Amino acid sequence: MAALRNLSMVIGAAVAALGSVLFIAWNRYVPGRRRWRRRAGYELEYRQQCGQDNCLDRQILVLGLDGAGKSSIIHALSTNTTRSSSAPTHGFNTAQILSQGLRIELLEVGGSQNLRTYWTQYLKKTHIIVFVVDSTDDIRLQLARHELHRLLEESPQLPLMVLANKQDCKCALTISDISAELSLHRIQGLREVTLLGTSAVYDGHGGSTSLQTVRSMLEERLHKIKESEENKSPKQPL
Ligand SMILES: Nc1nc2c(ncn2[C@@H]2O[C@H](COP(=O)(O)OP(=O)(O)O)[C@@H](O)[C@H]2O)c(=O)[nH]1
Ligand SMILES: [Mg+2]
Repeated sequence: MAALRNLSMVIGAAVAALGSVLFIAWNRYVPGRRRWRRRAGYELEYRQQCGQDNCLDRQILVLGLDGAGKSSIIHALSTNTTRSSSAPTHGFNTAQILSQGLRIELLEVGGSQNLRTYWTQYLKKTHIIVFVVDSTDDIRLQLARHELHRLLEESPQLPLMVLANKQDCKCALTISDISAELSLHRIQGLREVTLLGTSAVYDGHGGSTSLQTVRSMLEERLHKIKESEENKSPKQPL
């Protein structure tokens, strides 16, 4: 009888231990679970920042050839952390950030040849274009220039921020080389253009603009757009 009791205690302890291990592993490694926890954090932040009045929706379109670093940059902008690798984007990728009454969607449309034809379809709803270039890929810079100028022809007014990414690499072209390769002089003066060197896997030393600075600049620009919209259509008194 005592032996049976001991055996059931041992089995009970083993089941409890196994249950704890499975619970910890589920929390830590199941991707959906991680997403759910991140979402819960986002919803709390949304309630704190937007309260009862909904935040205004703003969109930043993040484009560039495949492999330039768009997903890595979106990840860094939305989480303030960098990651060492990322899987290629098949189609679209989005992340949201909140900024004093604005809910900003960062929308990446993939940069492979078949997806580039869809880029222009997203211009109507967007407020800023971020164009990401791989500063080490000198062979495809000509193609990047062609795609950038083709895109800009369809959106004469949108502000443009060009990110010369992968500045952490020794073989990266300089910012002035990138500016020349992309013929940015052709659009300077016609619209607001900013060109910054970045690294999405590095903490911002060595000539790159930290992605936190990029985020602040984008937020500031979107707040200015909001202000000018409000000035154009002032609220009617009740
Ligand atoms: N060295 C370096 N690698 C980067 C940087 N940004 C992205 N990568 C790498 O470049 C590859 C493509 O990045 P990804 O963000 O998927 O590019 P996307 O196709 O434009 O979305 C991945 O292996 C990234 O880890 C960077 O700033 N420096
Ligand atoms: Mg991607």
